Amino acid sequence: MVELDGEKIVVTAALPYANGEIHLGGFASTYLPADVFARFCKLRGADLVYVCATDDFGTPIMVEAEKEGKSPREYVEFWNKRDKEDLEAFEIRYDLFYKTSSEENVKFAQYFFKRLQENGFIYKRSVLQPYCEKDKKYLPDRYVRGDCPFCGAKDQYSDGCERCGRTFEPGEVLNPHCAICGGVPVTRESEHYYFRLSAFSGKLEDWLKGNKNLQAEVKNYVLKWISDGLKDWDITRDIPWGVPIPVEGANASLYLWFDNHLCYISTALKVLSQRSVDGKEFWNGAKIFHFIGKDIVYHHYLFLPAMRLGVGEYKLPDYIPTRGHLMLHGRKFSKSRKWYISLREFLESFPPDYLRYYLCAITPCSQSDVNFDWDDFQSRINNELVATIGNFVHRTLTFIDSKFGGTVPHPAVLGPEDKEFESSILGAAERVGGKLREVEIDRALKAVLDFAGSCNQYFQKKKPWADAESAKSCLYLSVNAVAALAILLEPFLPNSAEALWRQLNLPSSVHEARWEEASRFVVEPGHKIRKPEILFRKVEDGEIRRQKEKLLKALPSGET
Ligand code: B3M
Ligand code: ZN
Repeated sequence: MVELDGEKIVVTAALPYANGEIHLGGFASTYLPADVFARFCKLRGADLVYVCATDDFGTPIMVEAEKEGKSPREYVEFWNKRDKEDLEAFEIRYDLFYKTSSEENVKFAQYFFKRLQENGFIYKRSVLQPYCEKDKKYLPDRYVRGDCPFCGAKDQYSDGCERCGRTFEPGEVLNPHCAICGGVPVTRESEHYYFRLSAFSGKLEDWLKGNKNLQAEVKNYVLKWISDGLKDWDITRDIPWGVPIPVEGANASLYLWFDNHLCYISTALKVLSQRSVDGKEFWNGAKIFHFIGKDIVYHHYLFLPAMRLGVGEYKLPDYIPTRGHLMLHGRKFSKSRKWYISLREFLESFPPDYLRYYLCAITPCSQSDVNFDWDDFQSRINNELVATIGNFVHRTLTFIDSKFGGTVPHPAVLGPEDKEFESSILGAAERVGGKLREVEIDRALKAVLDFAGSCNQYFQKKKPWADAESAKSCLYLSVNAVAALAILLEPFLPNSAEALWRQLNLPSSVHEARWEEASRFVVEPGHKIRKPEILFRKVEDGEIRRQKEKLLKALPSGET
């Protein structure tokens, strides 16, 4: 496998809104795949910048902060800290987990605005906006509530209905009223800035068609949007909580979708300046990966590249790995209806690696939706993680411990089965790495599992308990297969891989290992391992029953 020695890579994960817990769906579609991939790049020796941030601005956040009697800044600080903790509990650690409201990002977004304006891609237009005369405020987006024009649900935000799930334009909501005072808004004129997205149709089309790394299924419908005609984009919001529009006399803010994706760049630049590296040069010489969920395709395949094209200083993404929604037992997650599992709740019952394992295993490299199912979770953990991977590791290490006093034996002459096993270990890093390079995380994990399965078969066939002489080669090869598994599992299960590395008594940490060492027989004859311990425990029926009972309580009566 070609190593990445020093190759520059930027990995970003879509920014969570700073107004609530990180959703398990976002975890599955975005944070986890990005983390697996970033870890893999690091093991392969890449010069990696790995960043994320909270998405701090906008009306929903202002509305929520107001409800809690906090300033927007206090409010987002809370969620920024909380999100970071939740992600870290699952071993997701960025070079920097920053925020769109950072001084750096505000300045960077203003710089982009000015450059786009100079280049003729921003113009002014007067628009009609709902305005509350009592509160003396324009009422953008979520400041207006009303009844859903489709299903009639009462008291919905003006941009979409939580009951029927449809989205609509602010003007379409029925019986509109001000979310703050309940009064009826009037309509007023306001000067807004528009980004000339339509001017980029041709260039976006060329970029999409020319970039072979983008998922074809996504590309096709984005191309369809382009051929249907792109509309210019209102980038002004009449609220104080946002990036101030850098124009004399303007007292409105930039729309949060103008500045949030720029935070990928501004945060990477900050990390790089801390490393004393020229950030722009690095960015433009790097491979750029933006991990997202499929609900923000429009923004990442159109707004983001168009803005970069309009400024012409920072290169466009090479990959935008885009994954589907996560369902829970076939239904949409809903916090309000308690059809929901939070990251914290999960940790009360299971180790973080169990969630990482399960979600990596079921989430394909496509936008297909994925189903979280407690029975499936149990069977995957028990049959794959415990009975296949854990079993091989444990029988190898306990055998060395009990029959060889913990010392790795010198191999005897290798027979044909040993040789076949040896070459399977030699090829493992490439078999798994080939998939990871393409961000095919579920397939890569399957390749690890298949490898562990073949290790078990080898061990079973060799029956080291029956023949002391051939046991030596068998255990020497097997313990090296265990070391290989530790490295191959690191991106997926960082805690378990490290625990395994310690049991093997290998130096430093598995996080510092090199991917290619998985195929290098790093455990030498005569090496002493530590006392083996069970790595993965089974998930019991009772635990699954309890989880399902919790969910059943949330179902409307009569449904199962
Ligand atoms: N905060 C939307 C979302 O969480 C938005 C992503 C921003 S990525 C630049 O789905
Ligand atoms: Zn009002």
